[in-house]
Amino acid sequence: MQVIKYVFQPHGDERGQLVALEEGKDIPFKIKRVYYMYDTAKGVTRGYHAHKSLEQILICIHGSCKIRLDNGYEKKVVPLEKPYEGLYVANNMWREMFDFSSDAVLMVLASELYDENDYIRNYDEFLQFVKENR
Ligand code: T46
Repeated sequence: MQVIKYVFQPHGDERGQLVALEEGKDIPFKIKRVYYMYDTAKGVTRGYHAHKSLEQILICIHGSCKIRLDNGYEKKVVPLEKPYEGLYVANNMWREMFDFSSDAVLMVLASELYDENDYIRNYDEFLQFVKENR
């Protein structure tokens, strides 16, 4: 399984760091939505779904967390620990987010507006979707 983790260019000087993300340049899709999660309770795992068409980039802009990616054949755990790293998550990837530090802020850049119909929340349906869309 290929994991695509972007390392964004920080513009640092004596004042600190700044990261700018532009669609088409740093982000490979049009950004239609941004959301973020914080105050995640200890021991919580979020996600447990895939998407039919949504593409996303996950950036842990503060603290740390881990992402489990599953393409239906193989699973990989990717730590997100730096505010200048972005994990690309394709539509057809089962995802679980866990091991959030208490100060974690996980920001997500998404290619589509929120649409519950785009979610695949049943693991067997996900495996079927992967088979049909190889
Ligand atoms: C994903 C992972 C990484 C909205 O109203 N609008 C939104 O844009 C989103 C993302 C969520 N919501 C509502 C729907 C639920 O009532 O917020 C609540 C929590 O959403 P959900 O349980 O889907 O959150 P996660 O953390 O399990 O998954 C989220 C995204 O939904 C999902 O697309 O890939 O983060």
